[in-house]
Amino acid sequence: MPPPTTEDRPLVMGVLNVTPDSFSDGGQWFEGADAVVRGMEMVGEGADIVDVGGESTRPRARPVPLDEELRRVLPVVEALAPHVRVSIDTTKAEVATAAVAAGATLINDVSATLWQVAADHGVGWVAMHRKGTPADMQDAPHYDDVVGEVRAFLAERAATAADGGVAEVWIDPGIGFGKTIGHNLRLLGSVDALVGLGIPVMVGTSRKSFLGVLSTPPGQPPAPTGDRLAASLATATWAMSQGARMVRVHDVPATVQAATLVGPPGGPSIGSAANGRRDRP
Ligand code: HH2
Repeated sequence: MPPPTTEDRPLVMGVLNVTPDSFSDGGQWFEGADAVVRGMEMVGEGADIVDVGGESTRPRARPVPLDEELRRVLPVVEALAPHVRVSIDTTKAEVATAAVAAGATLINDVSATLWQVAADHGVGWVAMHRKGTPADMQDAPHYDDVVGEVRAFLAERAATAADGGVAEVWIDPGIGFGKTIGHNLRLLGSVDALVGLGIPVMVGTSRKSFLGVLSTPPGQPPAPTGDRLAASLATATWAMSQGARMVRVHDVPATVQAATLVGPPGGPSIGSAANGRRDRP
């Protein structure tokens, strides 16, 4: 399946976690059949890509053994791939390879290490920045210059993959992966610095914990994951308006609407959805 075009609007990647413990949708579609139903629902809602994951990356998540991760994701990838572009969210080369054989055409790699698998199989690759691993990444993360460090890391990864023969490379600043709230905000404020590298940028803020904190007044408990739609949409729309060409989200219909309003990357931006309709009262 050829990559979807990004001519009309930024792409919307729908999150499908086949896990018992993901921070937002963990356990909701842990059974493969439920996951396929949810994936098809997102297709109906306008998702361009469905991102299937079998291992949570949230802080302190328990690692999943290889055979268990394969058991979780492969039937789901196989069932969805005839209907939509499927990405596999994994850090294991074996899982990426098996998922590609089952029909996935994009490797969403939060470890930014699996470019060789993408090169070997002629599929796309997302390189995400993270500091540390789920076990330790939120233990006082520190950067001298978070934007500069993330940008340099992603530029190097992308160049290595491109030199190694990966034709489709995406870069992602890894919001929430070894970052404080301040780091996340600085990275979001500098999406254009990543876009300036000339490599397609994707951003995932959907329902993340910093949005729970920032959605309520200081001193109040964070908003629960189900109450983070407005903040998720605001940050996704911000990233798209700064040139991100894909956002990874749980709430597909609202984000597709927002992406349609943002319009083509580098194009007329907000308002392009009005093309042909500007004179209507
Ligand atoms: N975030 C998560 C997982 N995978 N991949 C990319 N490229 N970018 C992200 O920001 C990103 C990602 C975390 O979200 P989620 O999958 O909903 O939760 P969990 O890791 O707990 O399964």
